Amino acid sequence: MTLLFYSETDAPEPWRDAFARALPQLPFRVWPEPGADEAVRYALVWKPEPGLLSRLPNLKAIVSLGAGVDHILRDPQLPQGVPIIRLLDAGFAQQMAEYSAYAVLHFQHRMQEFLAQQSNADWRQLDPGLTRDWNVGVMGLGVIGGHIAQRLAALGFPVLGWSRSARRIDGIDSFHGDSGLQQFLPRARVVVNVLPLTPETEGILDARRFALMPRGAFVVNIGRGAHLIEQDLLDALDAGQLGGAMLDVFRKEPLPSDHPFWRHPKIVVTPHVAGVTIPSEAESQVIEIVKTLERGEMPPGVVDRSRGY
Ligand code: OXD
Repeated sequence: MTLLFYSETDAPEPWRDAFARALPQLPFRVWPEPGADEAVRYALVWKPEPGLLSRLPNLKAIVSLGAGVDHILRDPQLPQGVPIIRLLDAGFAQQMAEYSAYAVLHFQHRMQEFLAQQSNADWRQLDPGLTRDWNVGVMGLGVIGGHIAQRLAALGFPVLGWSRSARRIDGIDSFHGDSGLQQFLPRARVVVNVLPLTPETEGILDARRFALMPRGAFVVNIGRGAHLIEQDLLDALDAGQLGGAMLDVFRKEPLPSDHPFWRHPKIVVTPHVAGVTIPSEAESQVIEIVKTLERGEMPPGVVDRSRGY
């Protein structure tokens, strides 16, 4: 019985140490170390190579190293019937709430313009406006989106939320479904997207939706790159319909060096860091998942494949 670890971006050592402490009887194999595929019971993965999981005939569960599972579900050979488990909140909610607050304050406080002014030694005062006039709309109201919404509200921003199905969060004006989106977008001066990526949400940040937002509104994308139609964003920024964007996730990561987002004056690019998996924060949850599975029970966080999260 073995656990197979696969990630091209997460260092395996802290995970190896954590498993050695908590479950010393469970061999820990880091891909691409050689080993018997028949022995693998658990796969702990981030963006696994397509086809890899289908080569493990005795796999009992696939555990995502992050909150999202689109990186697993995109595998056309994904074994059917093997549960997929995602991390619920291993410190992501706080990190992403901080990133979102930073992004909203960056736009409200005109930081992009001040940075441009500084490069020309240009001393010009610009008005941030009143916080109560900066409605922020959070798209996606799961554990992470709900926390983001509440933290922004605690800063004094009027916060609206949108989700596919109805959700209620204290102090947040919530909307849902297609008709709710039509009411939500015109009220949101900044939209923070934290939706899961599913066939229904792919491309949701497009020209049609940008046109519904107030002129000069801002977009913060910390969901997935494929939520955004990139050319529509560039067009909306260039036409002044949008005032700026802070983007942490991209269709292709790392973002290619010749991509127009890198040099666009109204775009801030960050390299998928809004919510990262920190082993010391996440290891107890992952170990509990494996222990629960070993007892023959299902842990929290099992993905509904038909829903996509
Ligand atoms: C995640 C991510 O899904 O880091 O956790 O994007």
